[in-house]
Amino acid sequence: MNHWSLALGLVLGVLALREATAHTHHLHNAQKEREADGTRTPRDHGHYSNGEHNADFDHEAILGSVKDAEEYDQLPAMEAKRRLEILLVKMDRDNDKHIDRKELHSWILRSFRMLSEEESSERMDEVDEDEDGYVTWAEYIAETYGIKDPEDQQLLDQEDQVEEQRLLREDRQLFNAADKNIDGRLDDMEFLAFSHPEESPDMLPIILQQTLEEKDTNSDGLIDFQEYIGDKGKEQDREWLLTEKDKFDNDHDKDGNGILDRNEILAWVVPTNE
Ligand SMILES: [Ca+2]
Ligand SMILES: [Ca+2]
Ligand SMILES: [Ca+2]
Ligand SMILES: [Ca+2]
Repeated sequence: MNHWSLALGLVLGVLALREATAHTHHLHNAQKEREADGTRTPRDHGHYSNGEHNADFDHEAILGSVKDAEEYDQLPAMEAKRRLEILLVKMDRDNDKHIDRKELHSWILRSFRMLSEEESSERMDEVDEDEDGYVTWAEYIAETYGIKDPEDQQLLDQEDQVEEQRLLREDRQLFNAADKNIDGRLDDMEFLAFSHPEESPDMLPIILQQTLEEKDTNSDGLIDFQEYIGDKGKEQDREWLLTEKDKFDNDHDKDGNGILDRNEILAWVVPTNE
């Protein structure tokens, strides 16, 4: 396989993988970019905008850095090609001059991790107001919610702020779970777990708990199809319902018993955890 077709295969692979991992970064992320269906998507935003393919996303997925991807786009063609070849050699772990699916998959996961770290550290710079290298809860809510006085959280106690209150409550749970040494502030590693809980195994219990609080209306610790689609199911047409049912049955309900248990729920909201 020559380099050109390798590179092409790589990009196609990224696109295919993107489909497979599209859900990975949706839920429970402190990025505050909620979609209509209640999920959050920091990463695959803008991959296709208005039906047009956004190549930046692919470059980020390969390079693992928004900054590097921007720099890459400025390079002369020859230099871009040279750097891509260096990357391909790195990806080719068993050195057979061929990038197989497994190698590509682990490379992209590595890139996503690096992108999360980059995002997290940029976000930390914004939030860490006094620049002491730690994020306190007060700093976080001041920057994110505009709440200047932590004692004054009743500011959010108005009825039109139900969604904000829920986000604030979830953030507080995540903050406490991420604060490993319980000193009331997050260092850079703790902040990474807080801002990207889906990538941190220790955070999975809290993600599960929050998913159940949101979806498990009969509180049996399981999610059935009605709970899975939630209230929004009422406004949708039959075709939408069939698509969701198909996803539920074939993607999420692995043992086919018609209901999602703990492991099936986690595999759904954090697919890379499978
Ligand atoms: Ca600070
Ligand atoms: Ca801490
Ligand atoms: Ca239930
Ligand atoms: Ca099941």
